[in-house]
Amino acid sequence: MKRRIETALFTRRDFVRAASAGPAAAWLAACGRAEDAGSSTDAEAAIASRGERPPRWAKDPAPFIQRTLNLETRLELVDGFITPNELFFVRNHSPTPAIDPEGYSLRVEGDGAETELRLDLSTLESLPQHTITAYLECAGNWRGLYPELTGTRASGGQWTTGAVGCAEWSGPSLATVLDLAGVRPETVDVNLVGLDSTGFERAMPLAKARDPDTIIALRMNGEPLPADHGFPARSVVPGWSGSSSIKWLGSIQLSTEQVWNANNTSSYVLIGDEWPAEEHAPAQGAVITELVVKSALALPRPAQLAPGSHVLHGFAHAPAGPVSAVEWSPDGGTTWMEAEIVDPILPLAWQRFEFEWDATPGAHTLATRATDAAGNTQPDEPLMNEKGYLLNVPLPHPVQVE
Ligand SMILES: Nc1nc2c(c(=O)[nH]1)N[C@H]1C(S)=C(S)[C@@H](COP(=O)(O)O)O[C@H]1N2
Ligand SMILES: [Mo]
Repeated sequence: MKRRIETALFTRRDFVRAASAGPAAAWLAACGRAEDAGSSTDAEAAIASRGERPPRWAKDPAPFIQRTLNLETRLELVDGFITPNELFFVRNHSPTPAIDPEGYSLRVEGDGAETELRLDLSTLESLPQHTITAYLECAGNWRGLYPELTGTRASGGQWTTGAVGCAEWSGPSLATVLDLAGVRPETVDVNLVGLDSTGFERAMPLAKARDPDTIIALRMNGEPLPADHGFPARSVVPGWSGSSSIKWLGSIQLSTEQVWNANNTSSYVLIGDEWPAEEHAPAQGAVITELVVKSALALPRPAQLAPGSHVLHGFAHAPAGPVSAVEWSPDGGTTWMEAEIVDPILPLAWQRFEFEWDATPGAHTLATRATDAAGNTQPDEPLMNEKGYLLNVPLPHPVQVE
């Protein structure tokens, strides 16, 4: 009997059903299959009618836009610089596993390791702790706006603007743990593997793994990592696609060869005419590492406002941050004005910006555009790719004033 699909919300009846049908079957039965449906399935309705929540998240899903396996943050609920844990988006490829901290250990292994290690939680806690304030964004954030902005639909979760958040993370640097095992000079890649049922994994080159800001986070915003965000330990790889930040970290594999798996050959890969597969084999296109500069308003989509003056805010982020300028447009991108970037301005974090808008009755389209210190800005033309990653044109935001 597998424990990993049992969450705090899993009832005994569900658990018995899961145990008899197998975890994957029970999961599908409980949750339905339509990845992007966003609406309740019969199974979900049945669970709801028993006064229970679907057993997919440990956190309260109420404030989120629910997307089958995922919870999307409503940016308008995020007022401060930090996304509170309760509001932080969840991107799960399988249910949140219930991990017993007593039995937990993190393995360091692979042909690039001098010695194999198993580190328990108290050992990880006893190592020097490094704290970063970093934003985390899914490479597919904004994908649901792809049809509106490009005229084509892209496959994958149809997020709007809420697959991003910013938190204070602390834990040992990954480099500290690598050095405990000893890194053989031939090591090329470090692959990180999760303890969830899909064993979600992602590799990075040794240099990125050795960056002191690449950490094994044990805490998020001053609390132990919440279950949905990877308790008891996850990687945080600032500036890189959220898929590199492996939750429920179970294994660190040092490899003397480049590591290829689904998450850098077909997923998190830019697929399209501009990236011929032959040139990128075994990947089907260009492998995504760093994110791109973006900004979004913290308003519902579409927004409704009363006529008069409003101080609007939003969040801007760049992978090699911070963002140094944010402009806003009252007319869908025809004219631009400078928005104010509000302190604190931290290199790995997102930046909160605000501006005052005098709203007149009628239908309006606002837009924002961020630029980082190196001059990278949001482009006018979208980066067309099959899976709709890294969309970052200045986002038109419909606002009805009445
Ligand atoms: N083990 C594991 N780690 C994972 C995932 C997962 O499904 N399993 N999803 C990844 C993806 S695609 C993203 S965007 C981030 C989301 O982190 P969050 O759920 O804490 O917001 O976790 C990453 N780490
Ligand atoms: Mo993601």
